[in-house]
Amino acid sequence: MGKDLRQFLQAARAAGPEFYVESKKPLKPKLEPFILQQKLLKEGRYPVIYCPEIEGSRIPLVTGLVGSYELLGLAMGMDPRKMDKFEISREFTSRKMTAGTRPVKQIPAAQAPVREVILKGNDVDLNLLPITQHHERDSGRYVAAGFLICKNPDTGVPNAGIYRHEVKGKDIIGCDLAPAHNAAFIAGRYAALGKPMEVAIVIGHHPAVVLACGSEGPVGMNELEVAGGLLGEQLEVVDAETVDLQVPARAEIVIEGVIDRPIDGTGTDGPFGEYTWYYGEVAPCFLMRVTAITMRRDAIYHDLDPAHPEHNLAGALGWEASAFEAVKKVLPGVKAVHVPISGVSYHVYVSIKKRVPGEGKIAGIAAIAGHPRTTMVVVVDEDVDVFNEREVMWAIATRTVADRDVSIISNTTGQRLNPSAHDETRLKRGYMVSKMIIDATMPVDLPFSTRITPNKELWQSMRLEDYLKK
Ligand SMILES: Cc1cc2nc3c(=O)[nH]c(=O)nc-3n(C[C@H](O)[C@H](O)[C@H](O)COP(=O)(O)O)c2cc1C
Ligand SMILES: [Mn+2]
Repeated sequence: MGKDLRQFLQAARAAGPEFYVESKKPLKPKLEPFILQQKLLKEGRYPVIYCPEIEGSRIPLVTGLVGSYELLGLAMGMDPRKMDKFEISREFTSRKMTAGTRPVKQIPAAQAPVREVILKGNDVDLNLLPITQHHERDSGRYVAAGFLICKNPDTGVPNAGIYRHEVKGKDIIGCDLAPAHNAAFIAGRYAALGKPMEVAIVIGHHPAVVLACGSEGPVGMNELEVAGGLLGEQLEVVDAETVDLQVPARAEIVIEGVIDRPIDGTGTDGPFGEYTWYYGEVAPCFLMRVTAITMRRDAIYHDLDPAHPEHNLAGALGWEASAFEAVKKVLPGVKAVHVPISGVSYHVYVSIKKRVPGEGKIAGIAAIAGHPRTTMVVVVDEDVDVFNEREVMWAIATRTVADRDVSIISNTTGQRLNPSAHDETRLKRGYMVSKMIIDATMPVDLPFSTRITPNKELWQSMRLEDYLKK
């Protein structure tokens, strides 16, 4: 019971130096932790990085929590040594669905670690936290791995999502709630009702909770209940101090506050280095007036490098789950869905057991519906491992006839941060992209060449160590 960030850090540390490293020197909050993270990435290493000392704050920082599939598996409580991407993805999908969700468990404030320190009124000061600048051309310092909780005013159902938050002053912080996301829809409802929106930004929890908040779903999906499903236990919550919301009791830090106004041009954020590995441009954002900061006495600050694979990995399992469910509705024989890092969340690989001609394209259409930011879907047969990019490219090379199997849907909604997204004139930047389906499945109604696979009996009986000289 009571899974939290600390419990995960212990597990990562116990798994060894591939999974967990510590900085032995103090670091400046401007850029330095992420230079370390990028240097490790260049060496093909993606450990959790614990930084005990960040200049200007007494709070330690941790980054890289979900920098690899192995860490995602660890977050799901699986054995990191026997990691199979397909298994992790399947496990996440089944735990995220309604059948896996768990209601939250309310505990009294006196038992909630996140309420050990309470700062209100004049004591509120965001500068107490080691909030970093991640990239050279970023407009400033951003909370990058926090999730924001609000409540739908019509239904009372909580919503939680990860959004970037730029520090604007000691008690003012930006909230980049993209228009297509549920939090922005909820903000619109408050604006329509003429009411301020109470919110809480949560920083630092078990990564399964963070993954739940990064995962997409309809308005009405309660991410705190999804978090319980992924954790395998009810998420403990406590009443917030100054707003009418429940917040995770075992979080490290909570920033409570109010969004008083709709987006009216008063606030902007950006440029900010993003998951596309490009800078995103200046954009309008909401502004939040901070009413309280509550935290653990020995709080740890969770950060993330937005231009590192960990950003997309924080969303990947959720996108795979949404696309999988959408394809499954029309094609019960769907085997696996992968949203690869190389496609910065815009590419989806789907494997299916094809029954009749044309199903490859149907699977592609469904995957786009399930994961709307997609710009390319590749659909392959079930013998192709979608988690192995070389196999996917091989299927395209050997099973695709371009003018028969490639379909393009022009001028559909994509992601604002996609550097190729344009407006209707195609002359200015906007939300529009074109989507491509590559059906790389074999025809079912024609003979096709036979794939070479090793002889099964010999594969099982011949062990490398028995044959190769040491
Ligand atoms: C690390 C990370 C950072 C993100 N940053 C933003 C952001 O700045 N703005 C945004 O609208 N979505 C951002 N997202 C995506 C949302 O968290 C995600 O789409 C979520 O499902 C939105 O939830 P909602 O529809 O309930 O609002 C981010 C996701 C991750 C994993
Ligand atoms: Mn939501």
